[in-house]
Amino acid sequence: MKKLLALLLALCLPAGCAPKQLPEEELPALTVIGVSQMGSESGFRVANSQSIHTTFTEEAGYRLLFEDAQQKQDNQIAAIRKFIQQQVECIVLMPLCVTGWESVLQEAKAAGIPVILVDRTIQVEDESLYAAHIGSDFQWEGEQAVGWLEETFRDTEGPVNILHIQGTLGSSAQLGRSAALEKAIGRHENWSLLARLNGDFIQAKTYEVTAQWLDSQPAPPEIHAVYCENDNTAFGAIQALEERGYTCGPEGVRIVSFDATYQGLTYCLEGKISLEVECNPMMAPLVEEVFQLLKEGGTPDKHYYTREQLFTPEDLTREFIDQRAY
Ligand code: GYE
Repeated sequence: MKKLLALLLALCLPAGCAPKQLPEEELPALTVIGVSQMGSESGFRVANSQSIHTTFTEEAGYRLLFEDAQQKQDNQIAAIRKFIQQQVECIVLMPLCVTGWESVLQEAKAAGIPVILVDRTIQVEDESLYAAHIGSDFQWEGEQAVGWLEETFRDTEGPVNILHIQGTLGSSAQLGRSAALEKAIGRHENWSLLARLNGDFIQAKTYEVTAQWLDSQPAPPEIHAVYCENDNTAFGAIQALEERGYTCGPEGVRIVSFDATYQGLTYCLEGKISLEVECNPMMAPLVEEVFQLLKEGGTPDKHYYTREQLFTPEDLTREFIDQRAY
């Protein structure tokens, strides 16, 4: 029996096909990177994590330690402490919210480990607590959305009723996008805020809070626009609205959204979403560049902003959406 097995193995694995194994001491040393991702709340986030996994591979010379914090800052802080103990060469942090990072970042600094912030940013007095931030300018994104609303409702003399669905409260993405809308509401006498709901960037939660709010109104409110702070909140809001007889699109409620994910752009092509403000999650190649620069002793810029664009249904085709990476 043993002989038969050996023969079979020999037949299946001729010498040339056997996987080559270098002796341990000849393996190139891998650079250990610790990534604290905040969670997987949205399509954007899933694409962002994928970008990290496909960039920091063993083939490229990295050992990736990846921790998903499940939307809890405490978990992110614990992950950073673990990375410090493991003496990683660099910490990449997608910070859930803007405050509460000082102590743990001081610990990283004391250990001589550079921290690169990705996507969202933080508020700290001592900017030397992080080496660089790579992400989007959320206030700019908000202003693009508001500019489109101003253009769309320029000739409307009656009220423009807006429902505002916010992302995770206290995150830089929420703060920037909300600030742009709040300023615009202050500028336009006929713009009125119907309600501000917390969707947490999550589809199911947004569906719930929107449905609850709609059902608690004495009569179905007239809604001209819904300002959704990401695609998943847009999907949740659209579902709640459509179930209650609203139409989303140029003849009905104008949905404004951020991210421009595959599904978001598909809704935009169909007309359900009137405006998509892109927010690019594929940031890992730039993270790698900044890390390499740090490794060579260089000083990176403090902020790198990704280039983004706006989409309305007329700008889109199926082919265009299909060839995008997220
Ligand atoms: O828009 C949303 C997400 O921080 C830019 O977080 C990011 C936002 C993004 O979960 O979908």
